[in-house]
Amino acid sequence: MKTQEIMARLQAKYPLEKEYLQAVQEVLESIEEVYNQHPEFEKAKIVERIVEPDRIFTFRVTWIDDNGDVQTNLGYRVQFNSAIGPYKGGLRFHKAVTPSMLKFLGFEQTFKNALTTLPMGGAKGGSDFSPRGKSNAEVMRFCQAFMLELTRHIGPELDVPAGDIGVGGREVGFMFGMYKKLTRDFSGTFTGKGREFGGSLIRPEATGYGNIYFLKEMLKTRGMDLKGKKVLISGSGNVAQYATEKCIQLGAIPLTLSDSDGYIYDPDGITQEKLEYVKELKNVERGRIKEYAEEYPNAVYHAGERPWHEKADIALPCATQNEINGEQAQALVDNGVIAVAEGANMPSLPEAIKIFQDNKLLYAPGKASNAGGVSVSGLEMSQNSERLSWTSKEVDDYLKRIMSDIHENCVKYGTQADGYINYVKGANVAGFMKVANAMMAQGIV
Ligand code: NDP
Ligand code: 2IT
Repeated sequence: MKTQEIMARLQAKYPLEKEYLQAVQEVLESIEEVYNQHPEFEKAKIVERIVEPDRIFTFRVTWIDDNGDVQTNLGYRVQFNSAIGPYKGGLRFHKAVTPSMLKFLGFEQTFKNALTTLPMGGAKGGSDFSPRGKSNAEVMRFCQAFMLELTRHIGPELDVPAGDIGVGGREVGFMFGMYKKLTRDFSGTFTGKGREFGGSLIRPEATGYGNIYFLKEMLKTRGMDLKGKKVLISGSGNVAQYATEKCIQLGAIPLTLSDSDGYIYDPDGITQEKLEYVKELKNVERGRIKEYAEEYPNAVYHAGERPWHEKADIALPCATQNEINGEQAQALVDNGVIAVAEGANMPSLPEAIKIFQDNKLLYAPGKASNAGGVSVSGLEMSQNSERLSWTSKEVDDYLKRIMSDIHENCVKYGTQADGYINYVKGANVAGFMKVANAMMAQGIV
């Protein structure tokens, strides 16, 4: 395999798909060496096949807003790879959603899901609809209109969507309701459902908690733990909230949270009580993070900025892709950060990753460290299939075990001659080998 040649071909074919090309490049660079030890992969053109989605659905979504005006959005589902299980992955509702963004996310999801140890293929979907500033009734009408099309493409053994940016319990509930009405079938076709109708306990917490379980494993390799560590967190949505919560439980001191307008810095640390305020603010009132600084006057709000120039021990990007550039990564290193664990998908630009690795930071790519969310989605599918629900402790213990297994796999495939663990390489090689072997066994399809 010649990574540069393959990338040149993809760049010529998809010149505008920046995020997709970025995600593919990272994986191909990581796997080149092991790929070249397997001539049978080359013969079966595994790389050429694995970088293309199985199929992409694009559809128009038309709905009526509270003023009676007709609104039109675009909906998508990218079914990327089903070598190891039914398509599985979230839906993102955000005004910036494009096919490139969903292709990168579906590609990443394929390897992430392989790492979870559960049988799930990779997918992603969503819309350029933004729930921000919309009423509950508008969100419901949009979700219902979206499902009029998406329903045709999903099913419990075919493709099981869940949440992502802009899609939480409220949106999943509306979409599941419409799916059920159209199909007359009560099945586990969505995960992240409400707990009264088949949702798993710990699914809301899973991505953030899982990220901290992974971080704990990383720190352990250097004889450290979270106690007393100062933590920078970006985002204030689902992943950020529960990463913050687990940090607090383990004795760390979260200092920041953010949204797309700016970040807050709380020199006294974010406590569980303050976090409860944030949950109410973001999940119920749908407010902005700047209101935190009005509620807690010791905190400072920085409009239009990201938290990466503050001094701390650990950084947890939990907002969105490409939110740490090279200059910000250098600032983190200069300020003494020892570990970066990604709650978001691809939050670090390639030059930022290089800086983390050159400086021997503990650095976990999202496809390893944020895999807890989709893992508990997999456990929700299991519970739905057996018509049972497991206790919080059962699910949480399972989640811990999965995160620890993913960590072990990264160590196995990513430890360098000098002892440094390259988690990017470890995660990419481990994920790739599983998907590639499954594709080989299933013939040229
Ligand atoms: P939410 O919608 O709950 O929260 C997203 C947060 O990130 C909000 O605070 C939002 O601010 C902020 N944000 C979104 N877009 C941008 C942007 N362009 N620039 C700056 N801030 C932004 O989403 P989640 O917490 O679920 O997702 C966060 C990240 O975690 C995403 O990368 C997602 O793919 C990833 N992830 C999520 C999983 C899950 O289970 N939910 C699982 C694994 C990964 P604002 O309100 O201003 O938009
Ligand atoms: O990026 C992700 O892993 C998710 N948004 C969760 C996907 C899922 O199916 O739970």
